[in-house]
Amino acid sequence: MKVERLILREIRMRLKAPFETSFGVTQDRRVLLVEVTCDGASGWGEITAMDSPFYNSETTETAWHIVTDFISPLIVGREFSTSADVPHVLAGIRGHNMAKGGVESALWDAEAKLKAVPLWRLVGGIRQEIACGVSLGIRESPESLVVKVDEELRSGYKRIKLKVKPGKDIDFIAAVRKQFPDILLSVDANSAYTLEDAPHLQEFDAFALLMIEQPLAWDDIFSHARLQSQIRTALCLDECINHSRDAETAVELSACRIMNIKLGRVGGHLGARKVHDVCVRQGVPVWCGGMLESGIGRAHNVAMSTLPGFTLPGDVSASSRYWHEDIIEPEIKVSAAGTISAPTSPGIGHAIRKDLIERLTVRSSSWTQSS
Ligand code: OSB
Ligand code: MG
Repeated sequence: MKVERLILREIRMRLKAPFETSFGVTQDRRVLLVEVTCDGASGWGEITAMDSPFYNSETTETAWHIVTDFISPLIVGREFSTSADVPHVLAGIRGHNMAKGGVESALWDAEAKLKAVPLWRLVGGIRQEIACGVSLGIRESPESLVVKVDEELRSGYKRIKLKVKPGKDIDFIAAVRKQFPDILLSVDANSAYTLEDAPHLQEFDAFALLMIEQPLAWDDIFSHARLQSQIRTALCLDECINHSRDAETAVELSACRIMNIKLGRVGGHLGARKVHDVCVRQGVPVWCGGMLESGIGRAHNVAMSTLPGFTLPGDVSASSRYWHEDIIEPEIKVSAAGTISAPTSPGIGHAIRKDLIERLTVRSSSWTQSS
């Protein structure tokens, strides 16, 4: 499989509604799309970096730079026997997993198309249906949050995750739990607390949460181990886990009992598989995290979620929750039972709406074998 061409595009997409986390409010997404042409087949990937370095250290700009100056020279014109060799070729570039993952996943899509198999089969998936949850941004009041939760449950979603931060936590969780005593409920703090908040976080134990996601610093596995020993509720790590060695460290230290895997954060499908394998071996359930993706990133998330260890509902939900118009066809749809069916057609299994992408594009760069 020879990489004949790589195109990097930046498109702008406006979310239907602003999404608030402890690190800020997002409404306009600057999405980087990677298109590769390999032996005549085209593959698509999405770089899931946000426009500011407030979730992790990458940004849209750093990813543009890294793809332009370091990744494309290593990839374009090269012959690969499998996309699983891509991370090895990129290993000299330290960090920048989202930039790498966007390119790596585009090659997986191209490879699956050349082999005429669905991507989810090629990456080792075993289930055709995945379970879906939703992540709800911080809201004005507990009352308005309860209304939103009710709406999502009526759509069939199987797990509700609430974004929290200091001052916007206990009252909100309590209101939702009171109204819905039996649902699978979790919270995500995106590193808004410190170990000194342990007594406060212990109060969360009263709400029978499935997990508390990433309460402490984005790069601090050790403090999560300290915290986990002081609370009953399972911790789940997101920001802290960038590769399988982080997963090994976290499990060994008992820093969490559940793992969030995001394709971009761990550098693509191979990195995801490796984190997944560590967790399966150690009996730690995993689920697929989201980064407010366009349909392309979302389709890759669906493929990843079919791996055997993804036993908890992920943050993979319908395109229509985010976008008036998605860039793939059909868009990602969720059944009334709160599931998504993995597609049967080759690659990511969705057609790319190139006309729409063209309209949304604000800049693009292309590298071919000879240039
Ligand atoms: O921490 O999971 C997170 C969105 C942006 C950045 C980080 C996170 C999130 C979400 C939204 O929770 C998940 C989604 O619906 O895509
Ligand atoms: Mg998270």
